Amino acid sequence: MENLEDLKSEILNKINHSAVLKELDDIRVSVLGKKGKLTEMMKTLGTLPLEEKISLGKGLNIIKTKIEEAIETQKKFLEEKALNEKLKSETLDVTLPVRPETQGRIHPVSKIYEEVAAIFGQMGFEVAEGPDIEDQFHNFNALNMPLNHPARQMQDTFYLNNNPNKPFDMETAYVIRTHTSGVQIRTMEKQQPPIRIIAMGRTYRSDYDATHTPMFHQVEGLVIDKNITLSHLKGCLHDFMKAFFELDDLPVRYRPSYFPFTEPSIEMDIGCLKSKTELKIGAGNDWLEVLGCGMVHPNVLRAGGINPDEYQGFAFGMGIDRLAMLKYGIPDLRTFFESDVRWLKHYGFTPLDFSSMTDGLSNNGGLAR
Ligand code: 2NM
Repeated sequence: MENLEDLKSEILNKINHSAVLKELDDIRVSVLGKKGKLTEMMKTLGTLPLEEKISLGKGLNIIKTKIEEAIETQKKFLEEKALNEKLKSETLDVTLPVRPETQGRIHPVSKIYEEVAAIFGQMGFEVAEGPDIEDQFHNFNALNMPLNHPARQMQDTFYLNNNPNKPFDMETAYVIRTHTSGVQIRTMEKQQPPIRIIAMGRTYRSDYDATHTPMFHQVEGLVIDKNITLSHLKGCLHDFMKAFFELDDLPVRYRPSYFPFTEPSIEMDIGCLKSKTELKIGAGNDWLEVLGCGMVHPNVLRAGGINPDEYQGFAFGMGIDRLAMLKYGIPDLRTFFESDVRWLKHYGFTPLDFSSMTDGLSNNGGLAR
């Protein structure tokens, strides 16, 4: 029965060339289904004489088995093909960036804020805040700066005329704060020792050149407890400078100074190497002034409602903009506040460079260049 052979190869050919599972199943139904070709032929066996019945039956059974095997093989092949196509279409490139690079940049001053908060935060300091507009008690009097103190003269301080209907009164006028020290006074008023805070923010003085802008940023710190000494101050600020400049070894020296709110008052220098073209921090025979500090004056403690016979402490203050200039090599302070996007693109940081004491403070490679 040669047409049985033809039928077999025709069906197997169709099976092997089927491209999708649905097509294969249609072939199966058309051959082996209730009304399939092979099924119909099997049905005719009963009407045949015995010998033909045996030989055709045998032939049909062999074809049926072959077809079933071919269908099974092709089914496996098509299932695997479908799975591979699905996997391919769902592939993720895990090496792609989290999101497209952002255009915005973090200002160097904001970056220093984060770094300073991360360092003092790990030392157990809390960040305190206060108003930019201050009364003269919190900005001056409480800080042991009486009315005729030189720093209260008109040329430094911005006074606010709070009542335009009355003549300006120099003694009761509000000021925009000349330092953040008012925040420390407000903290002492609210809270008895132990106190361990830093205050960061905008401060204002009437001054303008390459190293002074009328608005600048300060960080000040205050530690008050029983038996706090100058040694605590020195250790704390040396540790801060080493962490901030990311140097294990940083020479420091302290010089006597004067501030009305501290006694004794000192200034801290860090070691550096100055050349015509470069300033290298941490090595060399030159010194750079970085901060002022001292033991809080008893009059200041008293003004904040703290008994100076029971408690004492240290305080310090430094310029954040100046720290940014030193750490990131920015030559002119005035450019900080000109809002030039080219400057920001050059000196700014990408938003994904976090500052942390364990994962890297400045991610210096993260300078967006
Ligand atoms: C400085 C230098 C020395 C200072 C003092 C205080 C306060 F309010 F606690 F008395 N806050 N900050 C201080 C001391 C600030 O800046 C150069």
